[in-house]
Amino acid sequence: MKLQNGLNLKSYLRGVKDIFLLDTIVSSGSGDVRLTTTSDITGSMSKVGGSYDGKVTAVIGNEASDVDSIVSSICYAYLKAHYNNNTMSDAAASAIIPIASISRSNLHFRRELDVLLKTIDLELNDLLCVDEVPLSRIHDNNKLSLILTDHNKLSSELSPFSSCVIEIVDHHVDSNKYSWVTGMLRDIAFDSITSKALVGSTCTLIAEKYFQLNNCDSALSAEIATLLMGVISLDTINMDPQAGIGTSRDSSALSRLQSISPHDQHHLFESLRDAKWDPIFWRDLSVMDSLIIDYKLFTTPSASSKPIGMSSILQTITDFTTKSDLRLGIAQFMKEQSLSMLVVMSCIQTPAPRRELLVITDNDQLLGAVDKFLMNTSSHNLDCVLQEPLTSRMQQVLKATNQVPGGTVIEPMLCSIYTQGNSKASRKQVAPLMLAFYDSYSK
Ligand SMILES: [Mn+2]
Repeated sequence: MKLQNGLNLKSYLRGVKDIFLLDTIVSSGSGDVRLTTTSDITGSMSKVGGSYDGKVTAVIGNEASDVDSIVSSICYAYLKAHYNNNTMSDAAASAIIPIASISRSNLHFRRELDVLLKTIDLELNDLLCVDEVPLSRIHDNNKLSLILTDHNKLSSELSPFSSCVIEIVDHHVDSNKYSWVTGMLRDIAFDSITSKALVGSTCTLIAEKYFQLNNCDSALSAEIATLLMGVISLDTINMDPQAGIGTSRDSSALSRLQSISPHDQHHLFESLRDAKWDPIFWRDLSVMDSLIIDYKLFTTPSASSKPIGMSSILQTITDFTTKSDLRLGIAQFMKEQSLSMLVVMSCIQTPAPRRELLVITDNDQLLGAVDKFLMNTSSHNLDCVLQEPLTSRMQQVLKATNQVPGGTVIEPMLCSIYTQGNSKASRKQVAPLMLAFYDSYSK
């Protein structure tokens, strides 16, 4: 079923929200656990291009839920809802909805997303978050399909829905899951030989899907073009060669989007960058909040030991370590996530791109092996150098056994802090390396 002609992005997102808002009201009143088919919902479903039997195709980004994940899911869902055709037999019969893979309470941390949405007269409140959708219920009724953007392996929380994955659009290393998703439906722009993403942003892949439409000119509205252009410019640091992220595909997408968007790419980039890297914002965050903002949990392929967590922060490690709740925040975070090791990746852009790594664990043998691995220049190109004075200062903080108010004892922990000379290697490169190391260490 196709959307009403001319339905803009805002009305579409409203329709998406209405379905679940109404559904919650009706089902909580009657105890009915099916997706309801009341006339109210029928109206909303028609807005989002769905049939009336409760089938849902959710387009969802990765668990770190950065602006690439969220915007790619919105723009792809909108494209599918508007322009699906007979080649999409499964999804064609469902409501196609974008879901931000982040809880409502954490969405406000996405400041650059807030800025980007406001440029097209949308706000964070217009989005649907993962904790607002009864995914389990839809799944249990056999009505759920999933399209993954900006990742190709569901988070452990969503992994019960693995069998529902029908399509992937991504630029991370292929984890070879969901073997039934093949051909055109498995669009993973990552070169496994060079370990490099072929595009700097999933939004480039989504833009390309719009460009391929016969009626691209009518499909690609100024709003969608602005969203995609904003994210691609942010992800590629406005095609800065020093950052080494943007590719020729990103650059062609940007110039074509600029011809449609009324906003200037460079101005938009600057306002998004300033919101994302705002030093005051990062200074005032608690340790727990800093760590959760852009966080991914990794289990080893053999899943033989406790997982490792990787958080990206947008301030220097030195600044991060001045936070007053450092010790307790790290301990709480690692306990909540039951981590054997936490890797904090710092990335700043001014005056020049600079990356650092902070590795924390309570296992001295493991830390010794990490040190050896990271500084072994023949096994990877991260070009890591241990920051001795900062490391020993931080070690002092983490070493003592503390009793905190409430009676919990914080066990001593260990850490190493490195400068990552290769500032072009992002988590896309570092995570698979760390995971391969950790897997062989755990065996
Ligand atoms: Mn991405």
